[in-house]
Amino acid sequence: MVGLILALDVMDRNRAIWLAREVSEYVDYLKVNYPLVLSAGIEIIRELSEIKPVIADFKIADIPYTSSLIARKAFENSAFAVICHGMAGSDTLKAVLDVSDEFGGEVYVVTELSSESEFLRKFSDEIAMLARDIGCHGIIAPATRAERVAQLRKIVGSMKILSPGVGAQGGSVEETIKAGADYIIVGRSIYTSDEPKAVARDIYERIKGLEV
Ligand code: FNU
Repeated sequence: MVGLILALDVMDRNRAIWLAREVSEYVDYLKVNYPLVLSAGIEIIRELSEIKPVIADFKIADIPYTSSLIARKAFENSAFAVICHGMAGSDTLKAVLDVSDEFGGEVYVVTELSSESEFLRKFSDEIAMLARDIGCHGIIAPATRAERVAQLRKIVGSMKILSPGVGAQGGSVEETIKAGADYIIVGRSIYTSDEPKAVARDIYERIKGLEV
C-alpha cells in the first residue's frame, strides 16, 4: 500500500484545518512541523487528528530525557507518530520509542535530509540500520535522491519509508514510489496551489496507478 501525506507548513490554524478537510479523502496522514505548531499551539495536533492521523515532525534530536518529554507532548496531544533525527543516536531513539509504546504510537527516523545534508549523507545507511535494529516503525528518506530511497529500502526491509521532497524540492512522485517509498510527503505543491484538492487528487491518482 502506497499513499500520500500532506505537510501542513502553513502558519494559520483556520487555513490548516480548511486544507486538511479539503484534501482528506486523498491523504492518509497529516504532518505538522514547527511553523504550524509554533503559530497555532500544540492543540492543533488534537484538532487535526479528528480529520486524519497526525505525524508530529519535530525532528527530535536532543538528549534522551529531553527527547522523551518532547515526544510525550506530541502523543498527549493525540499525535499518531513523531519524527526523530537518527543522528541523535541509539539512546535518544530508544527513549522516544519507549514513550511511543506507552501511547501505541509510532516513531519515524530521519536518515538524511532531502536538502544537501552533506554531513548526514555520510552516515545515513548506518542510521537506517540503527532504526531497523532497535524497532522503529519507519524512516524518512529523500525523494530528491530516488537512488538513496532504493538503497535505504534494501537496508530497512519491510519498514515504512516516508519520502519528502516531491514537487517544490524537485523530487518526482513516480521515481520515488518506484524506488520503494511507501508514502510521499507533499507540502507546498498542494497548499500553495489555488486548487489544493485538485492537486492532491492528481498526486493520489498517480500514486494509486503505480501500486502493485
Ligand atoms: P514541501 N521534510 C523534508 N525533508 O522536506 N521532514 C526531509 O528530509 C525531512 C522532512 C519535511 O517541500 C519538511 O520539513 F526529514 O513543501 C516539510 O515539512 O513539499 C516537508 O517535509 C516538505 O514540504
